[in-house]
Amino acid sequence: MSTTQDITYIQNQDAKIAELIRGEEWREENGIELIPSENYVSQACHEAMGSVFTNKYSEWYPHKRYYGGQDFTDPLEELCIERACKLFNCKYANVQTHSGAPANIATYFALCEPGDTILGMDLSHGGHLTHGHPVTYISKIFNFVRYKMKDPETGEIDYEELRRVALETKPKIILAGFSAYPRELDYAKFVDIAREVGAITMADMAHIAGLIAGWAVKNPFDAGFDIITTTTHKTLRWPRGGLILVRESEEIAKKIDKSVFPGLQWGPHMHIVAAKAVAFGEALTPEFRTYAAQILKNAKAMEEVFKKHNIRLITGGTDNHLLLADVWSSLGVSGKEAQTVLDEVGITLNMNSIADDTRKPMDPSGIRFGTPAITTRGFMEDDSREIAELMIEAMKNKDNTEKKIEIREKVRALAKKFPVPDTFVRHVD
Ligand code: DSN
Repeated sequence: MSTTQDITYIQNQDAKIAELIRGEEWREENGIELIPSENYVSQACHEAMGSVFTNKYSEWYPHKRYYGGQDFTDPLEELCIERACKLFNCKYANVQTHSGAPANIATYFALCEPGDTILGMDLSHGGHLTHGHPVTYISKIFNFVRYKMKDPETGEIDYEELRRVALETKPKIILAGFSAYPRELDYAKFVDIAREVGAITMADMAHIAGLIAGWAVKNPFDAGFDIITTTTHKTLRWPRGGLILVRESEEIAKKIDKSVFPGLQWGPHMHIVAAKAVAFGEALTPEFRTYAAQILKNAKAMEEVFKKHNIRLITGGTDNHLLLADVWSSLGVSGKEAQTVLDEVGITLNMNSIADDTRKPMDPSGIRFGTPAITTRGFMEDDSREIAELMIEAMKNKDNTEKKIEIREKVRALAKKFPVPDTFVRHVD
């Protein structure tokens, strides 16, 4: 089980922390994880994260560092970049960003001046806070304008409106990407509009990067996108981190490198770069493509069950790893109530606002859930259908303690049947 780590030294030195680690291991092993942005890393990845590279400062880039002692960090970062480029079919990669938000922010600063316009997807229609929500500091620096879905029942983006707003506001960047949108985007349409208005195209693929790497969904680079940013720990099943990829422009790549360091983020975390390199190696294997395809099949199986029970799904279903259900209008259960009752039975997911939600963000109408983590554990379609049935049964019985105990036992049995694996591939290269 990859959730059980050797923590002998922590146990001998700091019993309180050891106890918390064992607690989290127990939770991960015995519960069912449906948060679509979470996953399990392999033991090889854990070992890299816990390696001596954590001791090293490696500011700047390979062969032009400020500090000495870079004999092993330089080839490490070069290998990591080479694997990232191979995986996403592009020329340049910056593997140093600590997560998705710094990856996005570094990209904005690389390509825009204060006051420049960036056109991104509205948060309530599936976009992300770092796409310029008014609560963020970057929204005070750049002028973010938004596009939405034409119809939340189908999920189709309003490309005509996107084009109209782009012509009117002349954005420097047109940003595609989301954290709560279950459909494929028409990347070619984004590229056409961007070329018409002279904008750079950027895809924040944090949620679906693993599906792109595993050939299960379209790669925005194939349609001519300039930049992809992503986190590395969602469908990708890698350590927590960020990644910026550039399809072919050396000029853009140089600006991004300069923006990450020295512009925004200083010392890179080389133990995480090591873990990214290990994980990129895993994702380059045929096993990873099988995994990515199964994520989609499992999500479709869950869609089927929710539809059978007449539960409203935003966009009508899913083409990727996640689903967004309006549990308030369908079951009279708020998103927060659903999250709480599902936590009680051992199923973890998150409450989520839905398009044009009438409820408040801290207790919205929806729940968001997905299949990357259960697929890592080996769930197939029947198992996914079973967990979907248990979710619905729990929400319908939110005040019935006996029923909830019964469901929790079934969830535990499923978790026991599918232990978190140690490794996903035999070897890489
Ligand atoms: N927290 C991530 C997610 O769950 O989608 C995005 O930042």
